[in-house]
Amino acid sequence: MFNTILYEIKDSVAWITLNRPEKLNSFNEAMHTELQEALQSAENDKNIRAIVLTGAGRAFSAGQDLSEVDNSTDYGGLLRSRYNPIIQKMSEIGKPIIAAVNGTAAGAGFSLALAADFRLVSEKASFLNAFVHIGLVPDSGNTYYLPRIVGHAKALELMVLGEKVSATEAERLGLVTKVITAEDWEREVSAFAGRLASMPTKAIGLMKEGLIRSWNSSLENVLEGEANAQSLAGLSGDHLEGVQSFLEKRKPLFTGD
Ligand code: LHQ
Repeated sequence: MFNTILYEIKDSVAWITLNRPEKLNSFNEAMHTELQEALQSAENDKNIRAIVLTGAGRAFSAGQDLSEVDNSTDYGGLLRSRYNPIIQKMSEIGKPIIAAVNGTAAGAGFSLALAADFRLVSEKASFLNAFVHIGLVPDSGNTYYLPRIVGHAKALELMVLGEKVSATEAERLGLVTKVITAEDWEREVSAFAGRLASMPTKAIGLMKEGLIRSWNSSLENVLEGEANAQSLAGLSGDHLEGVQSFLEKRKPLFTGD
């Protein structure tokens, strides 16, 4: 179905692999369209309860395919029509999204990893806010997520200096959920995705929504948002199961309902 990505479903997890390894999984138009379609499909499928986004070969993604743009390209238009809908969609999907950062994440590839809910990072991976090296500014949500994750000063430093950040340094900065050795990579990513896919999916979706809302809201609005979210979570089958399993002193079996 897809030419530039791979889309597989295994045990309630959608695996989306950016698949232009010879170009370090940089984004051309087809890859944008296909990633948008894959995310939509993972959102619509009730049986999918976690999404893994990764790259084929030695890179996660090197951002925009620079051989596809020139000074006749409308950069703002390109962002509005291709990148921004992906970043927006990732925040709206009510399921956990894991960036399995297998290798270099540069430019908008870094932004994509930042927009995920979790970053599992290979010991071989690195992050690079490459924009400054070609006289551009960080985009695709980079200026939103990066300061929220590492703080204003560090974000500015990474943006302006554009230095490569190793997996270890990224972990120190709080960019990383976990650094994983090459040897354990597939097993650990699958196990983590499986763990998330067996959790109360609706509650996770409401947490994502609430956190984003909190950045732009007063305490009063946040409290009201939490109350609304709790009303919804409280009506879920997984809440019922959570309480029942607690009282029966057994492990809960969440279904995402
Ligand atoms: C590439 C790319 C690439 C094409 C490696 N494109 N071929 C939004 C709106 C509008 C316009 C512009 O952009 C944006 C968003 C953005 O993402 S802007 C930032 C774009 N990305 C970059 O500036 C990163 C460019 N790449 C690099 O700096 C390096 O390739 C990194 C640090 C990612 C990896 O370095 P190396 O491991 O040394 O690999 P390499 O440079 O040798 O690359 C391997 C091949 O991949 C090579 O092709 P070749 O035919 O010589 O083997 C590169 O040309 C190609 N490639 N990135 N973005």
